[in-house]
Amino acid sequence: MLSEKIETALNQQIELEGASSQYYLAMASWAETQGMNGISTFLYKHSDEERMHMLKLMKYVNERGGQAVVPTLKAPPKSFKGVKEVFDLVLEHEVKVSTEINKLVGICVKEGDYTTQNFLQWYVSEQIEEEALARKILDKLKLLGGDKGNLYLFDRDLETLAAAEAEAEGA
Ligand code: OFO
Repeated sequence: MLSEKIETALNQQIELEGASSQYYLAMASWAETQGMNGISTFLYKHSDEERMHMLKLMKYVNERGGQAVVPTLKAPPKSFKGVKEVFDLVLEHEVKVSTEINKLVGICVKEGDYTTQNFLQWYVSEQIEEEALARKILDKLKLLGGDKGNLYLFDRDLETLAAAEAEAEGA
């Protein structure tokens, strides 16, 4: 059984994961309108993953006798200055998510809820990967010259990256 405090904290995380999904969905849609299909494919996939993170939390809350709340979300931005801004924002957002996950783990330790602490380890590992991925993408973009560089190559690379990730998940 979840304590009220943990239930509330998990519901806040559900909201954040839902907001992440919407945020990346907005970026994906914007990239698609700019003709950057590889970047948009990558971001659509990233948005789906965040929705999966949200659902995983919702199921956990309900299974443990709490009630998952479907969040009301603020509309994300409609447009972005460029690809560099998009991935800077992705990294910034992932760092924020990691901070929140760490805080959540801290609350579980304080409350003595080791079951939830254990459940959250999956998110801790996931955040390491997601931050590393965002940094890798930004490094690549820098190498190709940022928004003024070879966006065609960058777009193609992200298409390959999204396909490789999808294959790894299917394996
Ligand atoms: Fe990338 O944020 Fe979910 O966990």
